[in-house]
Amino acid sequence: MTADLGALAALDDFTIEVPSWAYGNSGTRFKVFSTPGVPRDPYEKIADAAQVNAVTGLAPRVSLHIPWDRVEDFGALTAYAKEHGVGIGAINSNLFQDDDYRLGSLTHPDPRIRDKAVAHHLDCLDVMRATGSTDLKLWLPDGTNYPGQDSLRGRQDRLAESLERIYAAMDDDQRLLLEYKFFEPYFYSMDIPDWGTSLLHCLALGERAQVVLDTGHHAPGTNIEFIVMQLVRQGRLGAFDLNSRFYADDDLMAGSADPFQLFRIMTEIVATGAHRPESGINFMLDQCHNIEEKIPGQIRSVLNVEQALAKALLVDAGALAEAQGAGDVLGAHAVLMDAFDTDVRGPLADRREARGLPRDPVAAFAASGYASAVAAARVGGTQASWGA
Ligand code: PSV
Ligand code: MN
Repeated sequence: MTADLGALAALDDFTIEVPSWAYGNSGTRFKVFSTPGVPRDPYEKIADAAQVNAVTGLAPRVSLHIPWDRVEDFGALTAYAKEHGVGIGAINSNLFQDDDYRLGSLTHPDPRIRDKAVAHHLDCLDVMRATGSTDLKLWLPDGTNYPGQDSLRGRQDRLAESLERIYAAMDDDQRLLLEYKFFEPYFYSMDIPDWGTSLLHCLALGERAQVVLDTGHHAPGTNIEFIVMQLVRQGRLGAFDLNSRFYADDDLMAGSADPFQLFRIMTEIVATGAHRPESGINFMLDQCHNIEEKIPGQIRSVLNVEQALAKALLVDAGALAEAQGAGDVLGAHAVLMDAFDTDVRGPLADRREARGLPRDPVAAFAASGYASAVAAARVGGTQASWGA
C-alpha cells in the first residue's frame, strides 16, 4: 500500500497535550538524575513545552499539576503560554504527597482528611477558571496494602461521596476526568483500579464525568483497544494518558515499546471518528524522561502518536468491513496489517513542510541551539522535579 495524502487530511486538526512534569527532572525510587537546563519554575516548563509545538505543530496545550505548578498569578502564566503559542490544558490534582494521605485521601476513614482532599479539588477548579482550562484530571492514589486493613466497600462509598462534592462544585463547562490504575502506590487494593470502577463512578456523577485511560495502568497483556472501544461506545472516554510500558507504570515514550499496540488503539479511535476534536477526547502524554533528553523525548513521542494515527487513517474501512462480513479471517487481518506496514514517515514530512514546519522536528530542535541556550541561562535556583 502507498500512503495517500488525502486520507491524512484528518490530521489537520488533531492535537496532543503535553505534561508540564515531563520537562522536570525525574527518575525511579533509586535515583533522580538532573540535567543542565531543566526548568526551575512553571514558566520555564511552558517555554520548553512550546518548543515541542513549534517544531511539530501538534502540541498546543500543556497540562499543569497542582501544587507543583502553582504560581502567584495564573492569569500571567496563561498569558505567557499564549505568547509562546500554547494554552493551558488539563489541571491535575495531587493526592499522593501529603503525610495526611497515608491511609487515603478522598476515601480516608477520617472525614477531616476527606474534606481536605475535596478542598484541594475546589482549589484546582479555581485554577481552571483562571487559566481557561476545562479539564480537571484526578488520579486517585488511594488503596490498601493488607487484607482487612479497611473496608473495601466503605472506601467506595466514601469515594462516591467525595467525588459528588467535587462534581457539584464544577461549572457547566468543566468536566471531571477520572483515571484508573491497577496497582501502586498500594498493592493489595486500589480504590479505582480499573476502567469499570472509574466508569461506574462517572455514570453516577453525570455526563461531565469521563474516564481517563493511561496506557501504562493495565496488567501486561491487557487488550487496551477493547477498553478504548467500549468507553468510546459509551461516550465516556474523556482522555488518554499516553506512554509506553514494558513492566509497570514505566512512563516511557508513547509508541516506543509497542508501536503496534498504539496503532491498534488508534484504529479503534478512527473507526468512529473519535480522533476529531468534536469527540472531546483529550490525547495527552503522561511521561517522564529519566535518562533521555526531555524536549526531544517529547518531540519523538508526539511524532510517534501522529504516526500511529496516520497509519490508522490508512486502514481501508470498506475492504475491512467486506472481509469481516464474509468471514475472511486472513483477508480482514491483512487489511489491518497493510495499513500498519505502510511507511508514513515521508508523507508526514511532506505534510509538515507544506504547513511551514520542519520536515525533521528532532533535527530542527537540535539545530535551534535552544538546549545549550537554556543550559547556559538556567543557572541557580532549584530544578523542577516530579515528586518535588
Ligand atoms: C501516577 O501513576 C501518574 O503517572 C498518574 O498516571 C497521573 O496521571 C500522573 O502520575 C500525574 O499525577
Ligand atoms: Mn496518568
